[in-house]
Amino acid sequence: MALDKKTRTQLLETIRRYVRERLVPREAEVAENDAVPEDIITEMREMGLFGLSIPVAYGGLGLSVSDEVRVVHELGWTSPAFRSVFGTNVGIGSQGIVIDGTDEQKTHWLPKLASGDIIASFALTEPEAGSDAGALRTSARRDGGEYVLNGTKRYITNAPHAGIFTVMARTNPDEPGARGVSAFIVERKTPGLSVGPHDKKMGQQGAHTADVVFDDCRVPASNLIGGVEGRGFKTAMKVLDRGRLHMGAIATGIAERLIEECVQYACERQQFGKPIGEFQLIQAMLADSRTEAYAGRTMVEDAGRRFDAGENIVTEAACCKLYCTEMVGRVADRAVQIFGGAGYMAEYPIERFYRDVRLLRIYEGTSQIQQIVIARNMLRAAASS
Ligand code: COS
Repeated sequence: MALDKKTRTQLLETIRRYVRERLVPREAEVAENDAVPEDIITEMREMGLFGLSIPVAYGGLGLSVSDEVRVVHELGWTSPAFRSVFGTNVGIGSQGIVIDGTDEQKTHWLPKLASGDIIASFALTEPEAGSDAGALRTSARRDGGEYVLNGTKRYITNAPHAGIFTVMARTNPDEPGARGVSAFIVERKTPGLSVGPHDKKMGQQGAHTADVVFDDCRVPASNLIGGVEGRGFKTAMKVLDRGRLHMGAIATGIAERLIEECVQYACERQQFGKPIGEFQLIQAMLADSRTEAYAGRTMVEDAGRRFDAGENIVTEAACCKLYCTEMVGRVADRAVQIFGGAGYMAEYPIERFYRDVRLLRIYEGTSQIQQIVIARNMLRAAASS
């Protein structure tokens, strides 16, 4: 549902204020403790952030993709660990059910995800299947009214906090590729499911990932997403298309934050008797960052509008993910350069963002996977014209 202009402005202003007044002051604490404080999580629930993308009929805010990317852009202005608290409920954890779930699955799970009562994780990646997601090995063997899952999922965001997992597993052992894969909703408490200790990472402290292991884990057949076998890979790809726009919006939000930090520093920091912002080599870096952030934001908003208009945006989503996440990497690198020695020190937020944004070029499909998706679609379009 697209918001009217007034409601959208109010929502964006509320979020902008919340980010600046409540989240930014607690960034260092989150990084230090490797945890988002409970009072913040409660506030996020109360604000409805867990249900941004879940339809109103199931208790969410039901934002259109155009509105979602604007909201996410605002949320990008602070440590990505904050977004991660509800990010999987808004994105990859819930969207499989929203897009392809049966009515019963939607009615049962979406209100709990929208309220933040439970966290949903997306379990696709495996030790031997990262970029080549269609080669996943986790198996789901039908046994009467159940499926028996066996296998290991790796680097699963929010796994330590998840109440349910959207799990991609192979139901057809004779089909080694994407067509043999189905998607399931698996409850955390199911016997045979265990979650490993949370991984130690380069950045994004406060956002947690872990292995999820299935050992003869019995799942009711009614938890097969959409009730049809063999559609799980496509469900995952559709979820990731939307997720890639969301990632692009996060990247542009972080870029804006870094640019603001840089401008402020360039005005205050004096060298050779004047603020460093008066030097043209610093100005060039500021101008390049502003130009690229503007380009990124514009493309994400354009792709969001096209999505809402029902266009196929597979290529555009990949373009947004590729450009915006690479772009914020360059912006963060320039920020370290503008800050100089201070950019390398933990006392300032720049080095933390520099580490945090490195992940954006990897998860939800590496830059190289986005390039493959874009080029393949270009060549297919040419061949069919
Ligand atoms: N939407 C709907 N269907 C899609 C799709 C999309 N975006 N992308 C692919 N499909 C369909 C294809 O049309 C094909 O269907 P048919 O079998 O009916 O022809 C099927 O899915 C298989 O597609 P394809 O042949 O392109 O699969 P590949 O194994 O070649 O893999 C890539 C495609 C590399 C693009 C995919 O594996 C991928 O995105 N990998 C990255 C995974 C990822 O992002 N991991 C991050 C982990 S989640 S944080």
